[in-house]
Amino acid sequence: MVNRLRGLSSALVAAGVMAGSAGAAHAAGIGQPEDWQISMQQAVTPLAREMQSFHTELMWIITAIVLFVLALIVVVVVRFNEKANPTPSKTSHNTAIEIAWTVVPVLVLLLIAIPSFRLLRNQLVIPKADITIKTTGHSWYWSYEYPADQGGGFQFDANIVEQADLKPGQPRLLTTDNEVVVPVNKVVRLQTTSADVIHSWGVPSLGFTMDAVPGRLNEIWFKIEREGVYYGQCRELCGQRHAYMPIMVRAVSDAEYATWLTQAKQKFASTATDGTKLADATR
Ligand SMILES: [Cu+2]
Repeated sequence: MVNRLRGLSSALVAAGVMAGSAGAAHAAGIGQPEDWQISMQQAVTPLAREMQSFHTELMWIITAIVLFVLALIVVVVVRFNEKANPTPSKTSHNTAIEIAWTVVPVLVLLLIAIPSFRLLRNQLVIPKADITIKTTGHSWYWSYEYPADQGGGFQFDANIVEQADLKPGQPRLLTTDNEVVVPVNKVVRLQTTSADVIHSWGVPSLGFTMDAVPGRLNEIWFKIEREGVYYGQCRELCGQRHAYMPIMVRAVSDAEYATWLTQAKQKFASTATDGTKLADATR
C-alpha cells in the first residue's frame, strides 16, 4: 500500500515536471490560454484585476456557505435519524433561529453587493480617455477605426490567419492579419457596434466583453499596464464562423505607438476616414 502510494506520488511529481516544462515551452502564456490551464488568464488592466479578486472573494464566501450547509446536513443525518432519535421533537417555531436565518443571508448579500456595485461603477464610468477606438463586428471579422483627431484617420479589417499560414509562435484560432495597437498605461475608450448580427468583443486578460449590437454604440474602457499581445474572440454566438473572428491587441510604448500610427496611416490609406470624429456614446 505504502509502495503504491509512493509510486503514485512520484508519478504525480513526474506529471508535474512534464506540465511545468510544457508550460515553459509555452512561455508566451500571458494574454492567451495555456495547456491545462484552470485559472483565469493573467489580468493586465486594473478592471481585470478587480474582477478577478472579486471572483476570488466570491469563491471563499461560496465555499464557506457550502461547508456550513454540508455540516448541518451531516448533523441532521447522524443525530436525528430514526434510530438515534426515535421520538422526534414537535417544535415548529424558534424565533431566534428564524431571525438569524433571515438576517445572516441579508448580511452575506450585502457583503457581496458592495464590491459588486463598486466594480460595476468602475466599469461603466469611463475615466478621461487618451484614445478612442471604434470596432465594428462583421460576419466574420472585426474592423477597427482610429479617429483622425487623435493622429489616426484610418480604418482596417482584422481577419483570422488560417492554420496553414501561421508563423511559429502564433496561436491557432487567435491570430489576426492586422492587430489593434494601443499605448500602454493609457486609458483607451473602446466603442463597439456591429454591421450585421450581434457580436461581442472580449479579451480575457483585459477583463471584459462588450456586446457589438447593430444600430447601437456601446463603450467600455481599459488601461493595459504591460506591453504584450493579448488575444480574445467574439463572445456572442453569431453564426457559422463565430469561432473564427479572433481579436489581437498589442500594447506598446508611446514611441512605438506613434511609429505604428504613421505606418498604419500609409498602410491603410485607401480606407482613410473622412476625418469626422467618432460619436460620443455618452451624449
Ligand atoms: Cu461574432
